[in-house]
Amino acid sequence: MKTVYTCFCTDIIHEGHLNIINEAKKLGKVVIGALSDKALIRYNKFPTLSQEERVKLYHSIEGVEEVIIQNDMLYDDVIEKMKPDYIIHGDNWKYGPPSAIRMHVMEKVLEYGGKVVDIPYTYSEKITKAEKLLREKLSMPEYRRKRLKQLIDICPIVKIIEAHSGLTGLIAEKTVVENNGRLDQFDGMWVSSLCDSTVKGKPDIELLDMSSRLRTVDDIMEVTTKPIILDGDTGGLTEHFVYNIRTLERMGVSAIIIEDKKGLKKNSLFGTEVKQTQASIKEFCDKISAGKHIQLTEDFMIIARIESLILEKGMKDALERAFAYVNAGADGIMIHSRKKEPDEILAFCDEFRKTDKKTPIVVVPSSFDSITEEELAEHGVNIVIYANQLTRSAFPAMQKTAEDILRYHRAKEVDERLLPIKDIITLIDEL
Ligand code: SPV
Ligand code: MG
Repeated sequence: MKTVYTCFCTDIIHEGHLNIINEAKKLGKVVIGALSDKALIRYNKFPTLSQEERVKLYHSIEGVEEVIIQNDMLYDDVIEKMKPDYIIHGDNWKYGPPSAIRMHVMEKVLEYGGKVVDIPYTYSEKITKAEKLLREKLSMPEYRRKRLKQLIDICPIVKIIEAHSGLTGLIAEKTVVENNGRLDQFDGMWVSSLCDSTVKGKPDIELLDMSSRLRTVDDIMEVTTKPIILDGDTGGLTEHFVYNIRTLERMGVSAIIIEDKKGLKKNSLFGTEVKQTQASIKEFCDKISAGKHIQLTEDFMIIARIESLILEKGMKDALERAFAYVNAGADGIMIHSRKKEPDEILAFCDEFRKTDKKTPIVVVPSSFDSITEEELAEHGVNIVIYANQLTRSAFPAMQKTAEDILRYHRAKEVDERLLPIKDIITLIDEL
């Protein structure tokens, strides 16, 4: 009897899956792999059923003889252990980023004489609707909010990119690249005070009020499912901060990062070129505790951002603050620097990790941009935020286009570098 293996990463069974099982039965004994929570989360397919519930669901399908857990997105663990005679899949994996997985599987099964069987993917309105509904469920607050903590638990480093609109949210949500057989993508979005202010033509001085910031968050939430970290500036008055925590939790935001400055806040990348005042340890700890006290779920994170290195107060001050903020209840620490080299950031992380092995560390490598995610992870960093690169890449492109149209008195000369009209009118799907 031949073994036929197929991997499912779904929370609902529809006619497409049943069709795969029927085709598989014709070839031999059917074994289903339930992709593990860890692999699903890494692949941006957040489960709405637990791993055990999925195994039970797959078991209940007629014709399925065995269900196992598949831990590796690339099938390596299953292929090694089971050497299935056939691996069967819908032929939709021949196209786009998943084709990298198919290629990898083909090479592996060839080594022992196995075979990949692609069967025509079942397209139907009912299936499309069911899959869309499942995806949309993930944008609901109760799923989205907890995703950041889940990611921190399972990823070597969580990658976050700035978004300031529905469109940039979609870029963060959907961009996938193939990298050595792996599919790389961003894990979530940062709603930066700098970029949120800049796209509205305002300086980054806590001028945008909370309603405006929340409008941006909501625009992004409308079209995405990935977790959101809000740049909360100083957090404002503690009396106001606690109300905002409740609002953010209710909306499904996963974390707020607040910085230990007070008075008129300016962007940290000015460093000591402008007057900026750091709050006392006690003042900032009180704000953190008030926020932690008011929050209602286990999922939401309040991350404390330390400005000591930015304000040249020294490493000792930065570390003293870090431990005090964690003691006050902070769920994570963000350490910032505007040095070109990452040395002071790495020194901080190494020293902090000697005492605290688990509080998540967040960094924003805007100035020290030569360091890789892998190197940061080696020093105990859990979250890397690419805080402004989308805005900084869009602005020069738009400015150059405006200048060239003025220069040539027509748009023909800029056309070559623009998104084709056909593509812009179909870029956003209709419901
Ligand atoms: C932001 O993106 O607004 C930040 C990070 O706060 S930084 O601009 O580096 O201060
Ligand atoms: Mg900011």
